[in-house]
Amino acid sequence: MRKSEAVPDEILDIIINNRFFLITSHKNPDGDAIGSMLAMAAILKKMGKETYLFLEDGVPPLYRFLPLVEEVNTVLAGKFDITLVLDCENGGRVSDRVDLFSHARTLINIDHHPTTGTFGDYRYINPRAAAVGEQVHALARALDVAIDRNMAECIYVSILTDTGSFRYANTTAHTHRLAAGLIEHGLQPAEIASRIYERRSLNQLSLQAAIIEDMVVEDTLAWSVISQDRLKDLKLSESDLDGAIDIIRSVDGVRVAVLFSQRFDGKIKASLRSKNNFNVLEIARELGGGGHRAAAGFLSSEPLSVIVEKTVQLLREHLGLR
Ligand SMILES: [Mn+2]
Repeated sequence: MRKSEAVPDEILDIIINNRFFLITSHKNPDGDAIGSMLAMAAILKKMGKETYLFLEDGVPPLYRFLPLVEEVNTVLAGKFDITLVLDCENGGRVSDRVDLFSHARTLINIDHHPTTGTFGDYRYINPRAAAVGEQVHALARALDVAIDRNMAECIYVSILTDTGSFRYANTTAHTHRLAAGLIEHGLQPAEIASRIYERRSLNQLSLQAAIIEDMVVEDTLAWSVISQDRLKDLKLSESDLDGAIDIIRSVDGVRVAVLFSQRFDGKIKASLRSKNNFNVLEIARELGGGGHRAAAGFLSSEPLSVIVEKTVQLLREHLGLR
């Protein structure tokens, strides 16, 4: 392990020497945000600490089977010694409503995005970690906390979801070894996979149908669009869009998939996914966003047609399509 990937000693000291922890992650939380937060809470509780968990958007139904999930709050109140921010490239991803920086004197940023910002008084950043859950696992080891079944389940879910079920390029021998060690705590991988991937409603499947219907495939580039009206018609929310882009990415010959979705506030969210080592992070950054090499995105207030045209044109150039 390179030095920069190890848990910084100051962070271990701070955790050991403090008592009240606020643990939080990004809006529209995914399996990594939720799994890593819950595992972190379980670790701190085992050390005799007190924890307050905050997610502005709460926990989507899909993940409500996880241990400690009932402790997640959608309001943020109180003062804490330390704030732990997990899986966020910048503090602004946590909330539109509250000032994240006013609730504790010290903020620690724990993240694996290569583009993570310089926010936080202390940072534990490891872009080689497949999921923040992997970093939380490293924290437990460094803090001498034995992983129990609950922690194992939460960390497993964070890794499972952030690697797209061990399919994405961030999956390594290390990821599998770590997952194997977690399974040895008595987890049932088939049951967890089934809970996460095999509980779609008919409306969620109709969303996939809508994405396919509007999909444009141009050589190695494919994209589709989902409007807020379409989501409303299907009685779905933005969290139902999680993973929906995979259907575009799965088309044979496609290297870059883009899903443009309209959020409740009218803004357009563009999600980009790639195969065969194409760097979509570069594109997302150029358009004001961030993420990972194979999974990135950006938000825009411009009209949908303008954003689609701009993004598609930029991708055509980078893919050498014209
Ligand atoms: Mn993540």
